[in-house]
Amino acid sequence: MKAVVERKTKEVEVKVKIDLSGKDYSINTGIPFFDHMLESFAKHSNISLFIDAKGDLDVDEHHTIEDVAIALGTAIKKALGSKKGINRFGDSIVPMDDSVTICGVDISGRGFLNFNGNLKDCKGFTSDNFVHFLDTLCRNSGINVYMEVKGINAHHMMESAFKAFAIAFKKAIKIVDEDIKSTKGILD
Ligand SMILES: [Mn+2]
Repeated sequence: MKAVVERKTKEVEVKVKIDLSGKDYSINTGIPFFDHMLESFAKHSNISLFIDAKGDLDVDEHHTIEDVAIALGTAIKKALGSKKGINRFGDSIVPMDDSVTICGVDISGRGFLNFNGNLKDCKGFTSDNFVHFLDTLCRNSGINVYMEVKGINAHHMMESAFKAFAIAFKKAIKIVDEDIKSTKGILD
C-alpha cells in the first residue's frame, strides 16, 4: 500500500510518497491554496502523503498542478497494486456552508472523470486547473470519478470537492476481504 514516484521535467520536479495505510502528511507545491487542498485530501482520506514540487511558477501554475497530478496518480496506482480486497467503490455527499459536492469513485483500473458544476477560481488555483488536475489524476491512477459541485463561495466549493473526493476514495480503498471485486477477476 506504499509507493514513491519521482518525476523530473524541464518544467517541474516532483516527488510523491504515499502510504494508503498511514495518516501523516506534508505538502509543498509552492502554491499555498493547492497545498491546502492536498492536505485536506490526505487528512480526509486518512492516508499518508508527502509531496514536494518545484515548478516553473514564474510561467503560471499549470505545469506544477499537472505534474503533481501525474505523479500522485501514478503513486496511487502503484500503491494499490493488484487491488485485491479493496472495496473498489466509494461515494460521498459533502456540504460546506453554502456549497455541496456529490462524488462517486470506482477504482476500476481505467480512468475517467465525469465532472459537472461551475467552480470559481481560487488564488493560484483556477477552476479549469482543478478539472485538469482531477482528470489527470483519474487517468494516471486508473480511477473513475463522478463529481457534481454546487455552491456560491469559490473556496467552499473547491474545498467541498476535495473533501468529497477524499471521503469517497477512503471508502473505495478500504480493505474489506481478500476478493477482487470484478467478474473479470482483475481490476485493470
Ligand atoms: Mn496540461
